[in-house]
Amino acid sequence: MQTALRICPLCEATCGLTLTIDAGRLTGARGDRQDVFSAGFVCPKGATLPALDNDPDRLRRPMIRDGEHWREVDWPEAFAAVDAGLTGAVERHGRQAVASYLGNPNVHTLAGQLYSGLLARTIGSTNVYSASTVDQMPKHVSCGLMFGDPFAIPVPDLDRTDHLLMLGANPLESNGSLCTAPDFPGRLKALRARGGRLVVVDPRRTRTADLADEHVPVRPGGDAFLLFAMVHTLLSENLADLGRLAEHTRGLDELRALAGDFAPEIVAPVCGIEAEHIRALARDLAAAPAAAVYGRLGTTAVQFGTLTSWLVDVLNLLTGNLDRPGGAMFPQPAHRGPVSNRSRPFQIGRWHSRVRNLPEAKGEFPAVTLVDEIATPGPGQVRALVTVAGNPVLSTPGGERLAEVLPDLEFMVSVDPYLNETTRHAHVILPPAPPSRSSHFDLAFNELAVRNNVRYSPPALPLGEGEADEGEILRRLVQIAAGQGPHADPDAVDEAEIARLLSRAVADPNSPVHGRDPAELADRLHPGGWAERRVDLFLRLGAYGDGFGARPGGLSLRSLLDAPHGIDLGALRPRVPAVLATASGRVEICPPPIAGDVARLRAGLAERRESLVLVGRRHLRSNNSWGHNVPRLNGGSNTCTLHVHPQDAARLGLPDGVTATVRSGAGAVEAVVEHTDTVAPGVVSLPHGWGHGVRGTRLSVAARNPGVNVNAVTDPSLVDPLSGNAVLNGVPVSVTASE
Ligand SMILES: Nc1nc2c(c(=O)[nH]1)N[C@H]1C(S)=C(S)[C@@H](COP(=O)(O)OP(=O)(O)OC[C@H]3O[C@@H](n4cnc5c(=O)[nH]c(N)nc54)[C@H](O)[C@@H]3O)O[C@H]1N2
Ligand SMILES: Nc1nc2c(c(=O)[nH]1)N[C@H]1C(S)=C(S)[C@@H](COP(=O)(O)OP(=O)(O)OC[C@H]3O[C@@H](n4cnc5c(=O)[nH]c(N)nc54)[C@H](O)[C@@H]3O)O[C@H]1N2
Ligand code: SF4
Ligand SMILES: [Mo]
Repeated sequence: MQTALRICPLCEATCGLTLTIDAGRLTGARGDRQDVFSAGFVCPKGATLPALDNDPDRLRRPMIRDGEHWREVDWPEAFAAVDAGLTGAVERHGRQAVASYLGNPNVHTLAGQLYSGLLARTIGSTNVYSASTVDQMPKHVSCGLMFGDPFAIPVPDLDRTDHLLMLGANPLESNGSLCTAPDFPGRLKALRARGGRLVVVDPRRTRTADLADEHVPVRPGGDAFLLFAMVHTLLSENLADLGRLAEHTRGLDELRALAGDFAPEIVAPVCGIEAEHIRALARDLAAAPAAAVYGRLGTTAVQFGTLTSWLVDVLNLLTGNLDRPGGAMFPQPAHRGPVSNRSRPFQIGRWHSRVRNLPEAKGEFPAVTLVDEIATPGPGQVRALVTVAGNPVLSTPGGERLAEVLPDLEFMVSVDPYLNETTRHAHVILPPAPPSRSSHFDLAFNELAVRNNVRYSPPALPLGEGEADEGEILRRLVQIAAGQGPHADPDAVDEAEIARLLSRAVADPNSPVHGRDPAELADRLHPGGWAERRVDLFLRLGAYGDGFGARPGGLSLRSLLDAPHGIDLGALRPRVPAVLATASGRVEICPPPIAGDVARLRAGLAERRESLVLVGRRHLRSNNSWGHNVPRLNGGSNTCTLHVHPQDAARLGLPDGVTATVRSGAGAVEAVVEHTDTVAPGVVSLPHGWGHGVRGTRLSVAARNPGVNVNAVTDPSLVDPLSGNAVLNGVPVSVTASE
């Protein structure tokens, strides 16, 4: 029996695991106690990584579909079929007709991070969709507009803060998001143990809320009102103090003017929190020695997602907590330089979607409108689709209609290890080898880590017979999209990218390699495959790098190979102004597009909703739509039931265990009612990612306990206008006992 170290790819916490290996397969996974960041933490999902890796339903060979029949083929035949399908679609309809949908696991694989965006760009269509617009796009937009860079996202300095105001996040189940912190639960307990205060704003009394000093059951969708009234309080009571950031900021007067309309008394009936309580929340935040405001899915996947995300950082700024220890800080990942390298400040709405005229954000259209672009005839209609690590049929509002139109596509290829609700419509499925066979390095999550650190996992096992790694698959797709056919040398993709990055670096006066010869530097990269060369380049040019000899003792891939449990790079440090990329060079408190959206919020003050509203939830043992095929992750308390408060249940005549119909303006599903006072009265909750058991899928465990698709009820016609993000929380519904 051997062991190997592997960073867990199953959630944003990025725990270091010790895998046990027997006869060429994983047999166990436990927390790596020596890991510099996770120090032995593991959750039930990480512990089941071997079951996922060995899942008998996982596809091991590429597959081609003829009608309803799938046949396994070899890789050359599969890539030839993709080349014919994609090239044919481009020849007949142009590049615009080829859409891509990039799902969540792309940020959990090195290949996805390096190549999926490149693939979409190489296809050359504006029809780019991803899970970001059913998730965090509002945060990218608010940070892009405030700081100039959509990836400059402040994270709460969890280990040093005295006061954490958390909204719409449930890290005791999710293990954290846009805040990478292994053992998030332990870090929250430590905050309380050192005398700090935790306040959780959530319409459900979650396990995280149970841990808090205070739980504030906001009306779903009401956070923007609540936060604006807190801003109002800070400004009217002269509690705002920007500290060091005052001189790096502009727009405070505009903010003051906008906040005038959101006095606590005015917003109280809309957000369901009394005016004096709102004032107290604002005063507590201002009084804490160091405090952080942190919002997650309940603040982004809502009607006012961008406004709420913006107000979170406005509060951090006004209380002097932005960019200071114990507040909300910008991590410094090892793969990035210390100074923002954006050549142009962030912009939104540079182009619009054909059918619904929705603006792009970060080069993407809203995932909810992919179906419109496929279904609506006319010039520019989508005729072909590439999905990489995505399951939009279950994950996006309107997904059921998407399932109805996917068969109309002339060609669809999916890079995915499962034959599921989405990929069953593909003509070709290209399954990547399981996690044990790939190397791992986190680009996205190191940008969001509560402590700067860097770790690299080489593959735990060699590729099995007939397996292909995801880097190989995606690079070939890039080359096919570029018109180079299926037989080009995949390494050429990386060498071109390495040459591009090096030429940019040698021309940059801030770079440690300024003025040097790019070809000579490329020769000095770590010998090895795409992963090693690319990671080595990032590290050597990054903030802690050796600069190819310019900074002796600095990082390179070699240093990480010599430190298999990772390298700790210290607590977060202030990064303003270097992190800023706005045209003004300052933090923009009131970016015009956001200020423009405040009118919509003001109009919302007059709305009174009498109906029930639906929110989502996550379970510790769930993983969006694709964990349910592992026996230990399905069942027990992880069920697809409708949570209903006993008062509502009595009023509506819904006994515990009865089947009820949940209906919105967009659709309906039937679900089993579960009484619980963890949801506030007036709120019902269904988890997402369920709705399995569909004909033509190969998920034998999931099919036995299929659940229903909540996204048949969420409404694809609603989006947060600036970010295009879907509204998954706060959906008005009716609930009636089924016949
Ligand atoms: N109503 C409602 N809907 C939601 C949410 C909600 O809270 N409520 N949450 C939203 C959020 S936050 C997200 S991120 C989205 C997720 O939306 P998606 O990303 O579309 O869906 P996932 O369920 O994550 O599907 C991941 C797919 O990737 C495949 N996969 C797994 N590992 C790999 C790999 O290593 N390589 C490749 N190529 N494929 C892999 C899986 O088989 C699966 O098909 O769902 C969103 N949908
Ligand atoms: N176990 C597990 N872990 C996961 C995932 C998973 O599927 N399972 N998915 C991963 C992904 S892709 C993501 S994006 C993250 C998400 O990470 P989190 O955002 O921490 O996860 P959620 O459980 O969706 O928490 C959202 C909370 O918002 C609350 N909420 C709903 N509406 C509102 C509202 O209007 N206002 C407020 N204040 N709260 C509201 C919900 O009740 C819920 O408790 O989790 C990741 N980790
Ligand atoms: S918390 Fe996340 S990263 Fe850590 S073991 Fe669990 S699933 Fe893996
Ligand atoms: Mo997500």
